[in-house]
Amino acid sequence: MAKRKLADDSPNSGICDMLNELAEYEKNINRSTPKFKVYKKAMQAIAGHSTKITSGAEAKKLDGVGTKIGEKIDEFLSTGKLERVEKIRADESHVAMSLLTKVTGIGPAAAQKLYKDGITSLDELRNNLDKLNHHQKIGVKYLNDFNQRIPREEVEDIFKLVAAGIKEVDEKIEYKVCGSYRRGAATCGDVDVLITHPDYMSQSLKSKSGLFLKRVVDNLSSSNILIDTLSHGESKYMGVCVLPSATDSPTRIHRRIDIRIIPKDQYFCGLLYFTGSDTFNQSMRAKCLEEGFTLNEYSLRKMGSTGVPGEHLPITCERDIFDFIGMDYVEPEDRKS
Ligand code: DCP
Ligand code: MG
Ligand code: MN
Repeated sequence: MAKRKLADDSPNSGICDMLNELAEYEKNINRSTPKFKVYKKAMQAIAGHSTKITSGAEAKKLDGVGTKIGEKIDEFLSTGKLERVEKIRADESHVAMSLLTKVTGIGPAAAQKLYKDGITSLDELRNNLDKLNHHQKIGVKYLNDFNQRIPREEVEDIFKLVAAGIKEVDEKIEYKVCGSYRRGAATCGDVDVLITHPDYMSQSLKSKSGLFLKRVVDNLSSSNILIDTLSHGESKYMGVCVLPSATDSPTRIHRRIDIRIIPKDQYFCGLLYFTGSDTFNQSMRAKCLEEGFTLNEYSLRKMGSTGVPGEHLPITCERDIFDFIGMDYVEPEDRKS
C-alpha cells in the first residue's frame, strides 16, 4: 500500500513526498515498474533516516539513492521545489489518476480506464458506482478512513479483540500481527494477521484451510469487529474492521484488515513473506535466485541443475531461511529494503 504518506514524522518528509510523487507518476502514467521501484526504494531509505538531509551527496550515501536522485534532492533543497514535479502536477491525467488510485482496488489499469470514461473526481466516481466492482465500491465508501494511517496502539487494540475471537473458534489456532506492525512501524496502513493451526498442514485437504479462516471471519463478523468484506478466498480474507464504540478509543475509524491462513509446515515462509516489507521480500527473493534457491510465501526450495525446483527445505523458524541462503539474519525492524 504505497498510497498514504509514509514519512509524516520524518525530518525529510519534503524529500519523501517529492519522491513519492515521482514514484506514483511512473506507476500511473508511464506504467514503469522499474522506475517506480527506484523512487520508492530511495524514498524508503530516506524515510528511515533519522536526521535532516542537507545535500544530495549526503543522501547518496544511503543504499538505494543514486546520482540522479541525488541531483533532484539538491534541486529540491536549494529551490524548495522540483521542476519535474511542477510539470507532473500540471498534468491533468496524472492528477485524476492519483486521486482514483487512492481507492483500494483501483490500480493504474482501472484508473486509466475510468479516466478514459471521463471520470476525474471523487464525486464523479460516487455517481458512477456501477462502473466499479465490489472491492472498489467498498474502497469508495471508506476512502477517507482508509487513507489515514493506524496508530500502532490502535493496531494492538484491534488485535486484542481479533485474538479473543480467534481463540473462541479454536484454542489451538496460532496467530500473529505481521506487516508494518511487526517491523515496528509507529503507524500502519492496515492490520495484517497471520494464522495457522497444527492440524492444518500443506498436505491437508484444501477445504480445511477455508474452514478455519471462514470460522474466524464468521465469528469476528458476528461480534461486529469485521464489518465489510473486500474479498474472501480459501486462504486470504481482505476486509474492514472497526473498534466497538464501547472501547475508549477516541475515534471509530474504519480500518483495513487482512487475515491469511498458512499451513503449519509452511508457517515461517508465510511469516517472512507477510512481514515484508515488499521491497525487502523482493531483494531477498533476488538473493535466493543468486544463491540457487527459490523462495515464496510457502516454501524455500533449491533449484536443480535442470532449473526445476526441488523439495521444500525443512524450515523451523525464520532464521533457517536466512541460514540456507547464506544471508545474515535481519530482525523484522530492519527489513526495510
Ligand atoms: N507483500 C509483498 N508484496 C506485495 C504485497 C504485500 O511482499 N505486493 C507482503 C509484504 C508486506 C505484507 O505482504 O509487508 C503486508 O502487505 P501490506 O500491503 O499490508 O504492507 P505493509 O504492512 O508492509 O505496509 P502498510 O503499513 O502500508 O500496510
Ligand atoms: Mg500492512
Ligand atoms: Mn495488508
